[in-house]
Amino acid sequence: MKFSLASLLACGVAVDAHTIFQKVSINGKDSGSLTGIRAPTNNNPVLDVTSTNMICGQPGSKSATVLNVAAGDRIGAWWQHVIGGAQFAGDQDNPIAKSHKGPVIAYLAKVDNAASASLTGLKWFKVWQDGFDTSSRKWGVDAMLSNNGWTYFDLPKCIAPGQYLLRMETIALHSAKTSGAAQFYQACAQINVSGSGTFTPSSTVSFPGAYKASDPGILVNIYGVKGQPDNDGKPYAVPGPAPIQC
Ligand SMILES: *[C@@H]1O[C@H](CO)[C@@H](O)[C@H](O)[C@H]1NC(C)=O
Ligand SMILES: [Cu+2]
Repeated sequence: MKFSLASLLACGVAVDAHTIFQKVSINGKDSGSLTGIRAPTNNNPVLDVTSTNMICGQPGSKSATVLNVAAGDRIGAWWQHVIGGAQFAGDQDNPIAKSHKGPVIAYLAKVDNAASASLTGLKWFKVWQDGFDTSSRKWGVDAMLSNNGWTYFDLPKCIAPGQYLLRMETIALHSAKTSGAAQFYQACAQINVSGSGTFTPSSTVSFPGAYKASDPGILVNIYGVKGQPDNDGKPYAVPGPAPIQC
């Protein structure tokens, strides 16, 4: 693993405490490590919102598999500290360091062939997000932590059949009060959707492009008056467009 001063400072703690999306489950059935996934091979975050690494992370593993899913299926996305799971026995920073509060987000982009599609020029729409709940003061990352790295959402029933890239993203906001210090973790799954959906997005976004370093959900101090990462109990604006409604 890369161990640089820059990543130490970016993370604000003494070890790399990052995360990688590396496995999918479909209605509870595990698809296998890196199967149908384009994931970075290291867990360093993307910090520059204008980087092409914002699409599916730093180019790393490839897979010839396209995962068959039905619209409406329950999708699990598994995040772990390093590829394969914990970095070592008793790893306190698996699936991600407890300090790394922030949202977890899912986007889709239609492609002809999910295994071979180029990542540039895709038209993305958001299908799900878990941001911040002002009453429980829990972040999307908190749900991932309590599910041992699993994030779950239902693939909307209206998604039209065909192949897509599923872009999963976690944003760690512990240092985000400084511009350029929010940490973006993303990887993509290659999926083939079946069903009778007919949804076509009326608007889409590009990566890079969808986010600005100054977005209120990216340049943000999440610490409240007591120093807790609770956004002071205020609503948090998840970056990007609203999730689609079916
Ligand atoms: C995608 O799903 C459709 C419908 O289930 C199926 O006919 C097709 O063979 C699948 N394509 C791939 C590449 O798996
Ligand atoms: Cu980190």
